[in-house]
Order: sequence, then structure tokens, then C-alpha cells
Amino acid sequence: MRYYVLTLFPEMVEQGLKTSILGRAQSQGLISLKAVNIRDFSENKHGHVDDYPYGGGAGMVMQPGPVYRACEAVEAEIGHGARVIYMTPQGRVFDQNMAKELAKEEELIFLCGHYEGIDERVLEQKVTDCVSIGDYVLTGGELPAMVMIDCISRLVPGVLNNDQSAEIESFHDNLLEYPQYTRPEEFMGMRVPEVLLSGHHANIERWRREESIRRTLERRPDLLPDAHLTDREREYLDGLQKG
Ligand code: 6GU
Repeated sequence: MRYYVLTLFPEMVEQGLKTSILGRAQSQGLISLKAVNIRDFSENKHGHVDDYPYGGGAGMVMQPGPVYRACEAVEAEIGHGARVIYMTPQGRVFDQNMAKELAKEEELIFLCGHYEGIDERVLEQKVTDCVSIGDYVLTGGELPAMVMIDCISRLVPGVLNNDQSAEIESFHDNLLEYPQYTRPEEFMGMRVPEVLLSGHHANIERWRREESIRRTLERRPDLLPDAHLTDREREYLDGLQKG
């Protein structure tokens, strides 16, 4: 997967994605990241890329020219069509299913706005997808683009080790993760659940599934209608709901 991020803050994006698993994935060539500074495509002698909004109002608007030229440069480098994802709170809300779809692409171009947004005309010309990461407002699109890159990258083959890869399926199942414990067996008087010390793998598996179901009911009941439950698990859920 090759990511291109059009931004006024390229070092923010590079710095944020060079640590840990994504840093290693870049070193291994499984993913690559190029953060392109939109300011480099200003034709203004001061390097300005924003101006006052026509019609008045607060704040500044990013001009279409620098964004257009930055995007053209990246598209020329890629050499064929690629999706251009504009990060905006007005977009479709990102989720795991969208991540799975986007992980199939060879390249993705992220466009990050600042100030009060980007001139609508270049968005009309270049953007294929408008995406938000949730119903709250951030100062710019960089953190949302980094969130998407993190989420999509862990679906790229080889980025997670085989041990971690099973975890991919957990959200897919529409259930929250079960609780985890490690040593010591007792912490501040609280013991690790006995079943986890039993070595009885079928019982452990069943306990974990039930904890996932309980937790999903408590914290995210909206997920349950699409969860895949066995008949016995459905009875367990009914029992919880009856109290
Ligand atoms: Cl994609 N951008 C901004 N500025 N704020 C957001 C967002 C995006 N998603 C949620 N809030």
C-alpha cells in the first residue's frame, strides 16, 4: 500500500506514523508514506495558500490552485487513477468495513484541509471520497488521515504477525473484545478469573465469548443485532437481558 498525504503539516504525519508497527511496516516496504506539502505548490511569493472567504465570514479558506497542483503531481507520480480521500467532518463516517474496502487499493491519496476548509471547486475536480472519523470537530485533517492509515495498514498482509492477525476478525464479528489478564495472579486483592488458569481451552474459549457478549450488551448494544451468535450464545444473551 502506498499512501500519499497532501497537507500543510507533512512532518506531523511522518512523525506520527514512523513508530512501532507502522514504522516497521514502512522499513519492510509493506507500506510507504509520502507526505506532500501543499505549500510547495503555492505560486505566491510569500508561500500563502489561503485567503478570505468570498461572501465574508470568519476564518480563511485554502485556495484551489496549490491543492490542485499538489494533487496533479501525486497523480502523475502514481501514473494511474487513485482515490482521493478528503478528510472532513462532513464526510461519510469511517468504520472497519470502509477500512477493509480501502485496504484493497494499491495507492490512496489523503487530502487534509485546515482553516475553514478548501475551495469547493478543487474538491469537485479531485475528490472521490469525503470521510469523517466521527461526530466531533478537529482543527485539521491530519489526525483523521493518520487514524485511517493506521487502521487500513493493519489489514495489509504482513503488517501484523500471524499471532496478531486473528484479532482482525474480532470487530468483524460485531462483538467487543473480552478482558485480558497477565501476571501476577493476584493484584490488589483481585484474582485473575480461575477459568483462565485452568488450561481447559474449550472452557476458556466459551468464557471469552460470553464476556465479549456481556461487554457488548453493556457498552455497545447497538452492535448486537449484527453479531454472529450460536444458539447457545443467543440463550446466554437472553439470560443477561432478563437480568
Ligand atoms: Cl476528517 N476532519 C476534521 N477537521 N474534523 C473531524 C474529522 C475530519 N472527522 C471528525 N472530525
